[in-house]
Amino acid sequence: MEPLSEAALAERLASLPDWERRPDRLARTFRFRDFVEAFGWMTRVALVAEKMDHHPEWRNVYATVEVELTTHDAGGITDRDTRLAAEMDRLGHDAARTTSD
Ligand code: H2B
Repeated sequence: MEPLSEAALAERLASLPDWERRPDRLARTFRFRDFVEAFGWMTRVALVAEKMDHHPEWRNVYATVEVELTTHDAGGITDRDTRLAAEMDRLGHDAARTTSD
């Protein structure tokens, strides 16, 4: 698996405005109403991630989830990272009071 080219990545990022691009990863902080909303979202994301065989690096503190997406096998950002980011956004919109940084 190869990292996305800069041009392809720029194109994908246009539809992921809440994500921060770092050299080898995408990052976003999700904030929910409370722990149950946060962990419920994480559970839904986990099922999608497992199905995609692509797994997030994330940290949950009460109602906040800090997410980083990178493809270890490729050493950078791939199609899988942008697809998982889009899924996280989509599932986040269904949750109560999600906000981004
Ligand atoms: N997740 C992420 N984020 N990066 C990977 O390189 C990766 C993964 N590799 N999930 C997968 C699993 C790999 O270990 C299995 C064997 O397909």
